Amino acid sequence: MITLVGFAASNYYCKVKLALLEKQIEFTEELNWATKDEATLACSPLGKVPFIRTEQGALSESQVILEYLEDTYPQHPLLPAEPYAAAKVRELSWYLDVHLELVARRLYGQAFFGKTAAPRVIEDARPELVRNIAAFARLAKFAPYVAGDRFTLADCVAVVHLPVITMATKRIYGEDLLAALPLKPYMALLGERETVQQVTADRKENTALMASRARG
Ligand SMILES: N[C@@H](CCC(=O)N[C@@H](CS)C(=O)NCC(=O)O)C(=O)O
Repeated sequence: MITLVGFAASNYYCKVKLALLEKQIEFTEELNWATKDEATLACSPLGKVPFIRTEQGALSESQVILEYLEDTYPQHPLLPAEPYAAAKVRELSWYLDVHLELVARRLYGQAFFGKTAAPRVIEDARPELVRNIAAFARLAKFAPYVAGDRFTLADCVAVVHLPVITMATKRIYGEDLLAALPLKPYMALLGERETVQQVTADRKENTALMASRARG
């Protein structure tokens, strides 16, 4: 059986958990706050979460994990069978992870964790985000799902990252840099799914736990 390791407040953890739930794969969860102990590094060499344990060994990197799940468990596919359509879903996932979330992540310390970022970091991230969000908007369909008329792996990515990016940019720039995207109807539609509801509830609970740990 698959074990999903990490903490449920993490958007990357939620992305994998949502795919597991959507594909109806049996799994258990193991809490790990991205610690850098030897046992964790043996499974996830950068000490990042999520990672999974499989019968063959551990696997890190959320997108790699999603691809592995797709290849290993063909039920409830999250990628279209046609190669170009599947590549377009992967392209959207890449833009979300690399061009949107990773850039917005530079803001998270200040936006969510009471840290202060260097003004230059905040300043430089903004034009990059504006440009990358415009690029993502050219690809994203929201018709009604992010890649078109069916729920795909790209929705597992979009539904966890986009709200965090909205929150971070509102807090840091006083403006939602995703405002031009139709996120309200999209999040409402995705919010109807039991899988999304479960991930969101677990995420909230774990975020509260994380906050109480931080307070000591
Ligand atoms: N590229 C990684 C990113 C995972 C990631 O950044 N996870 C965060 C939690 S949301 C983490 O482990 N942070 C701790 C660290 O970077 O040491 C993936 O897709 O799995």
